[in-house]
Amino acid sequence: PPPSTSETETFDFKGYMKEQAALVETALDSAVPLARPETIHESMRYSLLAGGKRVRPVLCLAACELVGGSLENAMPTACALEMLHTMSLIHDDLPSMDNDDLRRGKPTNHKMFGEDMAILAGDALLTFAFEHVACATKGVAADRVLKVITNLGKAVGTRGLVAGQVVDLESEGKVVDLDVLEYIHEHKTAALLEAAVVCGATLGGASDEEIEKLRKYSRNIGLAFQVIDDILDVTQTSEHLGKTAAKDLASDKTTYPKLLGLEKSREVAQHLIDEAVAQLASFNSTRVAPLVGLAHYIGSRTN
Ligand code: GRG
Repeated sequence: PPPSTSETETFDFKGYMKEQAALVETALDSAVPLARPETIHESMRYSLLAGGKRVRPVLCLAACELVGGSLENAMPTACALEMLHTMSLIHDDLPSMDNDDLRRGKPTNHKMFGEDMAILAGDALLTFAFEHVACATKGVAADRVLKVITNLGKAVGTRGLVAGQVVDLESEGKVVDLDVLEYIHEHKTAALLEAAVVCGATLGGASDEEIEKLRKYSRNIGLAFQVIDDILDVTQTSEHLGKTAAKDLASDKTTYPKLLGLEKSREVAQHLIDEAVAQLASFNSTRVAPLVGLAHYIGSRTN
């Protein structure tokens, strides 16, 4: 049976998230110290420690612990995921890409450090992520660490984030259909969330069968994450401006609410969350509580 509501309701998800995110914060801080040359490390740390939600690292740690691994086994990979996510945001914000001035309520990396340093900070985070997994992972057999490195490479390269970004750039100014929209989101967003869960499980010693269930779980939450992002774009902007769908209608970006309407988009998101949680049915109900909580958190997130 699926994890019962009573068991998951007693789990303090907010507290769990806060604690795990704090552990990740400390680990990131020491993984990328302020070394020489200082400018580049300042630039890397500025974005890395800028207060993201840490969803990817927490998913990685939770998946590792779910299958019997320890936090220590997964922490370097959890940090690497946040480095990869951060570098993708730095590069996404560049004038040649989205040209954004603000990220997480603060000036973007290139606004603070210049475009040259922002490109290099992204490059440095991208390469260091792999080095860190390879050299800092403790207590995991080498073949599993290799699988993790392969999975991370796939998730950010031309079968993952980069592919999503390319198709996104090529779709600019066009109305795309649902298939293309899904392709973009599966690659830009779901791929790294999937890698987070699959890598965490791999490091914790999961069986192939467990990994496949967790892969389906993470694909569903990955897509839900993006559908909700699109919904928030509409609802938060309209709250802010006191108008309906102001930003969504004004921009030429294709979104779920634009293609399906707000109501149907909410239904799609809820269905994806339900499907994700259903994949967790065969796991120990106490141990699986964090992943159930993360799915509901993504489903009900407001930022
Ligand atoms: C990866 C090699 C490489 C190059 C970069 C620019 C690019 C290629 C890809 C863009 C990827 C991108 C911007 C995806 C959007 C991902 C997304 C959903 C971001 C928001 O994630 P949250 O909500 O953000 O987890 P916080 O701020 O909480 O971390």
